[in-house]
Amino acid sequence: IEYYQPKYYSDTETIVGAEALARWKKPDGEIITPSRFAGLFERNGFIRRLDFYIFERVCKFLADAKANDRKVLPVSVNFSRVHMHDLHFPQRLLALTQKYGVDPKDLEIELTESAFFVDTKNINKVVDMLHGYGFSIAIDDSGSGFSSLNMLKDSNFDTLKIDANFLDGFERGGKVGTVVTSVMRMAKWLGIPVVAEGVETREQVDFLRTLGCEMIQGYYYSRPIPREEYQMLLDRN
Ligand code: G
Ligand code: MN
Repeated sequence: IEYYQPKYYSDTETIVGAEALARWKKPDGEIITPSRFAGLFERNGFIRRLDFYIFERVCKFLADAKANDRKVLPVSVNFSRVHMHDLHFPQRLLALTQKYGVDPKDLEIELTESAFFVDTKNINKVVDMLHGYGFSIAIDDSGSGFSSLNMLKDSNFDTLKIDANFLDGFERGGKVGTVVTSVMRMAKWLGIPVVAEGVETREQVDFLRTLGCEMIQGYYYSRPIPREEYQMLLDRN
């Protein structure tokens, strides 16, 4: 099943949309996060089916919202780098949106930064095709690897996601915020909005705001929540 973690604008503190996150519900009701199964699923190839399964559930969620005259906010879905070798991947996503009658503009595809090291030529082709169909692209985990400005400037993506874990134990003016600060500066040069993930404290929110970080996602605002809960949150706003 999929959980939804809302993202907020840092200035207005209103909801931008959400990221869909895979959760495994065991028969006894226990909920398991991907850290426990992602490695295995990547090795045995099941990750492909999991990514598509989550994407399809999100399409259904958006279609239901539309059918009930609810406001539709974009949802981002994570895709493993294994899809980047498949030139039919964009077409398959498009087919799913058509099956549910949803607009690709309401879907954002999250690719991890490390995917861009696998096969840059192929991945840029896939990214361009996705854009052609109207999807937007986010680069996940930026700064965690070794984001080269060059690599990022040669690819067309719409959002940069950085992990605020870089801020762990940060003090204003200290060294810890440096990575985040430089990734933010790089994003400004490229004219690309940034989402900070893993934001847990008010201090982090304030610091990110002073850096001009547009969007914030993390436990400070909300943990990943079941779809019904996310829908209720949207209805209240
Ligand atoms: O790789 P990606 O950035 O898509 O992973 C997001 C993961 O981070 C999810 O599994 C989610 O549960 C977790 N997460 C989301 N917000 C926070 C947070 O504020 N703190 C921590 N430690 N983890 C978070
Ligand atoms: Mn992600």
